[in-house]
Amino acid sequence: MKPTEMETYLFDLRGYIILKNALSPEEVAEINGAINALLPMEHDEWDGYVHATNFGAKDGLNLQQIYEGGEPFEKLIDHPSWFEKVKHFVGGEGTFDALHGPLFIDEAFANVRRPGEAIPLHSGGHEGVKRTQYLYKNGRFMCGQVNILIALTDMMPGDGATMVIPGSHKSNFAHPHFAQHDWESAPSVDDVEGAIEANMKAGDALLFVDAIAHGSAKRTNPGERRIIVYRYGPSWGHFRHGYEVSPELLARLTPQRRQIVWPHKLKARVPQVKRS
Ligand SMILES: O=C(O)CCC(=O)C(=O)O
Repeated sequence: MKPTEMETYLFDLRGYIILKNALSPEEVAEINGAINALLPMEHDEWDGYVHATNFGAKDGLNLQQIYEGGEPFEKLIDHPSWFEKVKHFVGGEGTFDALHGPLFIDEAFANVRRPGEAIPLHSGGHEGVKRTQYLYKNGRFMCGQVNILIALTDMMPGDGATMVIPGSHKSNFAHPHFAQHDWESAPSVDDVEGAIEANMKAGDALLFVDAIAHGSAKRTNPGERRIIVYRYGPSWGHFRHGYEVSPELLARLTPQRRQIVWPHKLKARVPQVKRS
């Protein structure tokens, strides 16, 4: 379903919306089961085409290329709870979509975080980064990157919820916090003025433009916090971390999903005409 009038208003105003019950409890259980089957994994270990990594010592484990991990993750590529909304906010109708499709996922990962772990504040409209930019012009959205962040466990106070600074996708100035810290020394976002927790129950999803300043609270509760992030942008983008889609996945995906994970590959399949 396309965004409602209220979702459009809130996305423009705040840079994010929360989609309640985007996944059913059965879908969440199925995905958590599939993650359990992959774990434990260490940094830089592969399981098939899924790659375990972290950005630093304190932000937990990322399972990159998670859509390679089985059917429960494949369904998320064009899940009806968000697909039309993301398409609308990335925009581009009548331009690149006619050539190679409406969207491309440039990063897809699950993240598992434990007590004491968090990700510092990053991004923000002041950076003007083309790839993650927020843009509404001539009556339509043309955002560079719209993320779907799915809560696979509850993200309530103490759980290490994602944090956002509402409206910061349009900010012209860096939050003073940015100037004080580099990535390694930055404390968690908990004490950053203007940042709020995007509290969610397992199955809810946060849809946000990556230009919004965001990070996560430090997990203080025992146990794990689990999320999945699929980053959608225009189909002319390319992989953030240089991964490629496996031939096995390409062979088993539906045409629509195949086009979203590797629009460029479709072009390569067009038969070449020999020059005379
Ligand atoms: O881990 C989180 O809650 C935030 C994720 C994040 O920073 C991102 O998707 O860019």
